[in-house]
Amino acid sequence: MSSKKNPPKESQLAGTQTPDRANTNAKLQSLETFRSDATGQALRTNQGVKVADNQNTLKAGDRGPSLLEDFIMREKITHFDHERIPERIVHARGTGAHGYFQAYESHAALTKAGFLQDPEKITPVFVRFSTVQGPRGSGDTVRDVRGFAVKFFTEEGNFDLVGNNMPVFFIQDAIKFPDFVHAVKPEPHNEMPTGGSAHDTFWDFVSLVPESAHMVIWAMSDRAIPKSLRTMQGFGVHTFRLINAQGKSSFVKFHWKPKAGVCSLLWDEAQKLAGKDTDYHRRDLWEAIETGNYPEWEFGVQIVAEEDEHKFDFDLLDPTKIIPEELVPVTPLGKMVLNRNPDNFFAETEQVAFCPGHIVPGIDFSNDPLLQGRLFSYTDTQISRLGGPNFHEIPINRPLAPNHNGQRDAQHRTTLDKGRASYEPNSIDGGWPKETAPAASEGGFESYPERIEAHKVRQRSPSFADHFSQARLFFQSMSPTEQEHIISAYSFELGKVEREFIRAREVNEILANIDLTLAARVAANLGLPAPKKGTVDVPQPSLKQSPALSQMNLLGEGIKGRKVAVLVADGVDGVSVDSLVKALEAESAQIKILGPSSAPVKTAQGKALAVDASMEGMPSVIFDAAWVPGGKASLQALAGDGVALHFLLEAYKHLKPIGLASEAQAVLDKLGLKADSGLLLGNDDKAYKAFITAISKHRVWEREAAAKAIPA
Ligand code: HDD
Repeated sequence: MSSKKNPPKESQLAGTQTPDRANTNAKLQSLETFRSDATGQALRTNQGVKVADNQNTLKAGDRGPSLLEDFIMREKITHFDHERIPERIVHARGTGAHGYFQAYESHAALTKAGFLQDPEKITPVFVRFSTVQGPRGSGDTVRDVRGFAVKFFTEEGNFDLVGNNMPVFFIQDAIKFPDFVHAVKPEPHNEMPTGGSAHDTFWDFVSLVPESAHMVIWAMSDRAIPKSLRTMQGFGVHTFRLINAQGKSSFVKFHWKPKAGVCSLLWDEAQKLAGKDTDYHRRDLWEAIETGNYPEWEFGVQIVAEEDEHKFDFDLLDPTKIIPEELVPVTPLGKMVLNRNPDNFFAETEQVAFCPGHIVPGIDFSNDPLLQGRLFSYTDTQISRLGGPNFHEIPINRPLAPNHNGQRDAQHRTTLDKGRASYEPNSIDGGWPKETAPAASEGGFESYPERIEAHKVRQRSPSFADHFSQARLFFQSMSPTEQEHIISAYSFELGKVEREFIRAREVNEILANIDLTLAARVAANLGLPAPKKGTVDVPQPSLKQSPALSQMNLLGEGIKGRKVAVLVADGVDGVSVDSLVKALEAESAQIKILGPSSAPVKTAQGKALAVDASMEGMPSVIFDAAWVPGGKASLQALAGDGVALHFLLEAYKHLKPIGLASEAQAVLDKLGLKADSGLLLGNDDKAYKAFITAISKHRVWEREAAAKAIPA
């Protein structure tokens, strides 16, 4: 309620944290000696001179020309003129958070990586979530893949797991990445569209490149419009290796599973949110952390023994393939908790530099040709984005482990290396810094000594040739609702494509090979003939369905962090508001009291009730659920208030649980809505419980047919 209006800062929460949480945060922050706090400090120039007047340029007379000698003004303006750095070529729009990783137990049998050995060890992490296509200021809720990049500050150096919220990728070989990115980015002549793939160049490319079919169907699924960053799965995508102290290597795929479950927006919600709250995802993450509802993910791996590399009907090195979890379940390794917001967006979220090539002993690459190319691209991109090869010295990128070596100079070097010898071997500085033996106890990095015997060729392995069977597996593993959403997404996107031959090629040469019903339904929506058969023979995969792919099977526990709107007007029953809020707060939901305006309302008991916002200021699309408490005058006012009625109707259309006081039947009648498992009437704990259960199911799917008739 009002306590939620101005959520306490993390530091203010210290007293309410469990000692465990407070200790973890204090420990992590004590490692960061570079934060600067200006509290109590004089305003000075960059050279340390105290500034007496920050309001006026030095002039010849108070109406005269400005003087060039004004070093204070010149320094300030010059710095301002150079404030921008190039945004990321892809994944420009992002948001970050600090947190920690903790292993559940020792995983020494699997890897010698230090951060996975000891359940007592807390490893700091910084995570950056992003969209791919749009620029820095683009909307959060566009249909797009989401980046899920994690920097582990381990004692043995930084490990960057630079993944996405989808487990596959559009292309199989890194040399195609610039082509793919040029196709998906806004079109070159008019720089449209911003943040989306619904345009000719994207569909031209993907309809010509069948290896993209699997990833494109993920992008047309609800995974591409996540409800929140807290409800996304993350994937390392490629096959990696984990290596134990005895040198035994296993192939692994990395997974992040959100404790809050996997949930998505509806397309109508996503589009409206892009206008009503461009910052919807970053705000949600920020607020969840500020209010102590720390998002949490389980980190796990699918493990494939070295000798089983070839036992699947797809190639482990092909980044357009998953290993279905039904074939190889995910082994949980530990948890990641995000518990601290950055102090400074630019210094932390913008300057953080992820590189898939940042690994630590116990982890190694596979020969996935997409991964191999990424190992080059990221370091290269940071050099131009962050202005030189010293980007590892920027505070957010600094490893906790020391990093002595003979590399020196270059732009923005901040370390003052002592000693005379920046070469190795040397005898002048006693031979330091020295190499470390690779044995587990010593910790020197050693690449897995894979035996390679091959010709140098520019060829794709025949084992990468099947592009459709897993796209088909994905479609056929979806619930009917999810399938409908996929059909709508293809129809919407292709409907924006101007050239009919591109639409037709996607339908006939891609969709028909995935699933003929999918192709026929999309064709019908585009006014094209339904294809009778596909253009290639698609191999029969060993699985017909993978239930682990359907979000319907991936709901989280409880309603922690879910947002509930409570609609009030003058005359609301303050007692029932209190009891509802208590019931929801006990479940760690986030509650916002919304009134006709931002002014407090007067309860039936004559007290002032502070509201968090007006119903217009926080529209229904922001929320997971809504409640209308009792109070005759309040109900009467809401029943006559178009904004309130639209709020409820829209929440209903978006399949959100709605609870109303028993005496609110008139409001329902006015809206012409009938009660269902998520549209409840009641005033007591039993009703609150049913409401909470409905919220935990995320949406009232049974309502979908009825909701279609409600105007958007
Ligand atoms: Fe990439 C950024 C994820 C393929 C080249 N990529 C970037 C980010 C993520 C990914 C999450 C943003 C990191 C951040 O928040 O700063 N990229 C992926 C995944 C891929 C992938 C999961 C396939 C499995 N990427 C990929 C290829 C190439 C790149 C094949 C080039 C050959 N990616 C880049 C980049 C970026 C980048 C141009 C832009 C900014 C940056 O690196 O730091 O180098």
